[in-house]
Amino acid sequence: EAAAASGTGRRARLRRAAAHVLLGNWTGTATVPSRALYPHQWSWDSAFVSIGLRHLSPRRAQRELETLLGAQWGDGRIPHIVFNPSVPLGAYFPSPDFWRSSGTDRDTGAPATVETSGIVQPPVQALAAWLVHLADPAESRRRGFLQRVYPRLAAWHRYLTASRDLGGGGLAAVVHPWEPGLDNSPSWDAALARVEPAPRGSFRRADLHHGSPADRPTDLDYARYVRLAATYRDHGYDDARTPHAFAVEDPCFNALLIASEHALAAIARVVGADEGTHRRRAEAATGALLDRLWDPAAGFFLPRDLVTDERVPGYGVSGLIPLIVPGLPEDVAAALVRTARGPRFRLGEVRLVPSYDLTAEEFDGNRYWRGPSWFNTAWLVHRGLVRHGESGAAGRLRAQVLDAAHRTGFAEYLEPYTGEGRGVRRFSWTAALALDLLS
Ligand code: 9YW
Repeated sequence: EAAAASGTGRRARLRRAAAHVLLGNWTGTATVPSRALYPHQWSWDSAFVSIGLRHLSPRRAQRELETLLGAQWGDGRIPHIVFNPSVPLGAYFPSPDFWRSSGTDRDTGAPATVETSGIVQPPVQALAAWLVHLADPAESRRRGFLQRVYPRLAAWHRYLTASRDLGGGGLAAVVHPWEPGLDNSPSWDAALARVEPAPRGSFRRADLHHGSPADRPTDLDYARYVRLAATYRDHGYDDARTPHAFAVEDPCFNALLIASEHALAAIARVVGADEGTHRRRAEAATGALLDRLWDPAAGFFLPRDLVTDERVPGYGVSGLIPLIVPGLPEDVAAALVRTARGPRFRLGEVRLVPSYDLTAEEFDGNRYWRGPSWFNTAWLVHRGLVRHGESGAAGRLRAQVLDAAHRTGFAEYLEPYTGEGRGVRRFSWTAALALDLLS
């Protein structure tokens, strides 16, 4: 009884601490990922944040998503960053003067009154909107939440399935390593190596003021990120016109698109729109995911490089995320769970699930997406394990997330073997997703 009581006390303390982080990172209309490192609104961060925030204030969680959707472009894209005009330009690179979203005339319909980036991030938003609705359906109905967000979310998915199907095979491509949200993953090394770096000295990184260079992407990575973004910008962010030096179909990005398409079907049913269209799209994309990204010999989902039209070898955490896809064949799910438990990810043994194959030469337990454990991917893997009835493994992962969040003061990421926090602390999605798993 005493142990149970202290468990309850610990949970209450963790809940209070997580709420404190989210309240501290709230700007009045949205949540910043980190006051220090990322002082604007990020797209998939906001989606994850709203999933936690719904347990504190369903209304604020709705607001979070509405603010993001308010910056949507006319062509349907949801930008990866919505800039806060009161933050000095030098606080984050690349700043609005680099992206120039509002200033130029173009057909993409970038908003005139708010500055944004021109690239996107993984489509978690419809899934988040549905989960936010479920937290308090009465409040959601009262505010007409789903009614208002449905057309925007549907336009977002139309953009991804039409303008971003660069391979023509029914999946959405990412055109910059920032788009899958896994910036410097070894999975992008070969594709990125073909990109001519921007000249040294043509940009100034702001991220190094807040983190150790050993934990961050390198200068050479950044020089290539800058080149890709500038090329896209200089072609008016037009997907058909831009010569894409980097174009990849990523398993995590597409798994989230499918899960979100199912969520959109559920939303459509509530608002009286056509549910069937969304279900059919989700099923077609699931078929394409299996055809194009499943590698039976590897027992894993691999990204497809559209420049070479070949699958990218290697085991990144992105390849585990299709576990969240409804209707995934059971033998495929079983193979993924085996790989997660095996020496490459050591699920349940190391602290959270690492972002890259522990046995690979490229693995680096400190450097951002080249090995460290992240809370958003752990939350997604947890969701996938629950879906496939792996309740033991899911329970252990949940306990690890809560323990690590608490111990590190809501770190951005962890060294997978020691569990030491890396990057910034008081990171929003760490707090939000811990809160979700507590509830
Ligand atoms: C960047 C905000 C973002 C995350 C990404 C992460 C990093 C770098 O930070 O991106 O400058 O956008 O890789 O997943 O959304 O937390």
